[in-house]
Amino acid sequence: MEITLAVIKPHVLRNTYAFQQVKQLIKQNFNVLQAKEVRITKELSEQFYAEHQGKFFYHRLTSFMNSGPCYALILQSEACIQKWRSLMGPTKVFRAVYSEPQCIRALYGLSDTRNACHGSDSEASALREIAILFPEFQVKSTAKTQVKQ
Ligand code: IDP
Ligand code: MG
Repeated sequence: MEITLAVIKPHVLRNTYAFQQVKQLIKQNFNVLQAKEVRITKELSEQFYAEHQGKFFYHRLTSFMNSGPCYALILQSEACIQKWRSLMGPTKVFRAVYSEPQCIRALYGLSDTRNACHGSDSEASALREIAILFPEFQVKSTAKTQVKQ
């Protein structure tokens, strides 16, 4: 089974209803191997989003991620990476609202930067991103223990 990294972005944590809804959707669809509230400092955020360095939204994005606590989860299921990305929906919120009005980004996204959540886009990205936010996590021993939330 595949694993992926999901991150719920700061504005969603500030909205208790939205945060609960997203967590519930996650629990219905995945094994949650790890979950924790995490403060993604500017430095960590720059490392996390290194592939976007130089883009016009890079500073805005990395500052936003450090504007409050995030919630990071390691998810497991068959075809987990694509499944979580489908539940999130398109990156751009206006597109999400138009084409997939029930996806997480359509429901809880506020702008292209504040688009509610993150999901790894490949196995390699998942491993890289998990190592940044869960440095203690041993991929090989992907314990079957599910975390209670
Ligand atoms: P993804 O999160 O769907 O994988 P990426 O292209 O990897 O999308 O972009 C990473 C993050 O950067 C997005 O989730 C979003 O927060 C932000 N972002 C992407 N494109 C834009 C944009 O055009 N304007 C503002 N922020 C953007
Ligand atoms: Mg991406």
